[in-house]
Amino acid sequence: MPVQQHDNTLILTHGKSNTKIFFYGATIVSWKCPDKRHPDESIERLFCSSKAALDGSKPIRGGIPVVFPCFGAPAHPDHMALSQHGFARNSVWKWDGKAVTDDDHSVSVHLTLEPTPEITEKYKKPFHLTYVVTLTEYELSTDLHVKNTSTSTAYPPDNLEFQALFHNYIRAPANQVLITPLKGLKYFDKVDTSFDGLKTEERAGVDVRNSTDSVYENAPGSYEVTWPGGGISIKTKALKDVVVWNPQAEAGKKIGDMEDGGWERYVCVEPGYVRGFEKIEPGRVWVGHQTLSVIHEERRLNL
Ligand code: TA6
Repeated sequence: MPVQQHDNTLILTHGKSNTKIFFYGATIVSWKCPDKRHPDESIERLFCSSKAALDGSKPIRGGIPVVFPCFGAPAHPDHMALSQHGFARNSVWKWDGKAVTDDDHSVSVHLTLEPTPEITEKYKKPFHLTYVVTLTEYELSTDLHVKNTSTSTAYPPDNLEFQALFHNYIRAPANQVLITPLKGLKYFDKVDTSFDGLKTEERAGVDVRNSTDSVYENAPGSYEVTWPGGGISIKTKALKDVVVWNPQAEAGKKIGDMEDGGWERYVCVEPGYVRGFEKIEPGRVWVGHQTLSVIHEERRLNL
């Protein structure tokens, strides 16, 4: 069966590849697939902490949490009552019971989220979210459709202003990863609290051997995360920014649901619209997209 429901999760299977999605947060917690160097192995490509709460009591520490409508602490007047990274990652999404595509090429499902009494208590704007997860032989794609369901015809328009981001925890040897191409981009360094402005990235390949929490703006939209023996490429649409995060031991030990040494086993590379706010008028839909692809051959920068 290409799509199977097990209690509060969905498992999508396509050939030797599979992915597991919790209805809670629509969080993908696992993506396994072979690559051309290991054609018979289904290798885990995402990191999920063994201490992650999977009972809906808090956002899942790992996989691909969906960040909406605010990134980090709320900064927009419409978001002020929300917690860090918004409500999408800790709300229960719905599935209509169908596989959208199930053919030789891919399997795909749609999950949806609409205002619930718990959300409306803290967030007054009308919206409809559809999250499309698509699995192919070597790729995992996620699309977030955000609709402004306001029917107001008033002027100024009842716009929906939001941020959105895919918080990818990519399984990788953190001390050996390089992320490209970010050289020349402006970024906000959340670790260096002594500096308030934007820095310019000087490195051809960005590493996370020191605690890193960098928000790059107006980024190219296509990235490679590589390490000796492996790599993942990320291609995006409508997500102009990208965040690179790894807390390393000093900050990682303070994260209650992070497994011991977990920061050594992942790097977060998170495409999003997070510097400023995306804006859509009543009735309009915005779609943010990413495709994660396995890199089959050695592709390291000579630095
Ligand atoms: O995306 C990076 C970041 O915003 C970091 O600042 C770090 O706090 C991380 O997300 C995890 O946030 P969380 O709320 O899941 O603990």
